[in-house]
Amino acid sequence: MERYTKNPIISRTQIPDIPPHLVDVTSVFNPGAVRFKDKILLILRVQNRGRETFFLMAESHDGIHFSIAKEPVRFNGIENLNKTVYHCYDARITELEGTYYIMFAMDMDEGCHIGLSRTEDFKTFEFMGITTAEDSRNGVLFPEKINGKYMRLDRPNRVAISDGPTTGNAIVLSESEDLLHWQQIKQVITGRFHYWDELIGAGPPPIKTKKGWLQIYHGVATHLSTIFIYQAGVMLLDLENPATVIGRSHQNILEPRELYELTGQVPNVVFPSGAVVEKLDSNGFAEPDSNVYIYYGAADTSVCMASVTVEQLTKWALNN
Ligand code: BMA
Repeated sequence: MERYTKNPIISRTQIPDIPPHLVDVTSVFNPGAVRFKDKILLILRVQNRGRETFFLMAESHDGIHFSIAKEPVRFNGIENLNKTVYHCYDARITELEGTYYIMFAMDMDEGCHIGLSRTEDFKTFEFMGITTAEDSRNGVLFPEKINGKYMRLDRPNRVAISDGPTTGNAIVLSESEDLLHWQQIKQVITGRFHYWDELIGAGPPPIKTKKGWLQIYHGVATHLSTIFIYQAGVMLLDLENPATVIGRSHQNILEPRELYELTGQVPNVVFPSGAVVEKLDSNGFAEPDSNVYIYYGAADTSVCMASVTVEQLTKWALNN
């Protein structure tokens, strides 16, 4: 993928002070991204020096220069959960039936779960509920129903790293009638132990193409738990039956190389979480020669952008 030459596009110094919580913040990373009217919007993950987490909206006309909101995002109704929510983070935004849905990780006493909010205008957000029974992260919603059902990929946390967190090495496809209750259908891919993607998780929401669903994902090389390197890869899933994998990149397609990816709060991390497709046809298919703008977190410290064409992503996914 081609990095924007002036990466990072958003750094901590661009986050306005919003006392009392957001003053001289520590980091901004792992954004959700979407095209909304004539703008590109991001939902930024911002961390303060108390290691508290906030979502902030950012908007741009060119996808590079963003102005950042002066109020954190509020998910109305989340307070009715009556549970301690430590952190909400890593938003993935999907437009579905004219509404914008945001899936995000929620750290709670009962583990990590995938929350769901929705908005029509990116000004008010309604918290809809928790969508997972099992500890899980990296939930992404497909932009349309398939065979009458809503579809989602997520990454259950079933792998315990010695002296580390519980994480996962399988991306799972689930279906739902109401977006809140989900039935697992199939494990779509698993990590490849000893190689670049030992632990995995879905990246931005799937991109619809005539050849299938393009799904960018992150893969972690664990080096036997000594060092974790977060990279990105891509797979192609069957349009009508996304449980079927048509192809999966053999090598990573983006890896930490630049200083802003190699050093920071968590070194050696590229974490793609947003994608904006330049050209869609009237049925919502991404055009093969269209650019895709990938928004990713670098080293859990800043927000970066890289671009690539649909054709190239497809080629990599099929090069397996
Ligand atoms: C993952 C998630 C991401 C983060 C990455 C690297 O497990 O927590 O939010 O970017 O680790 O720290």
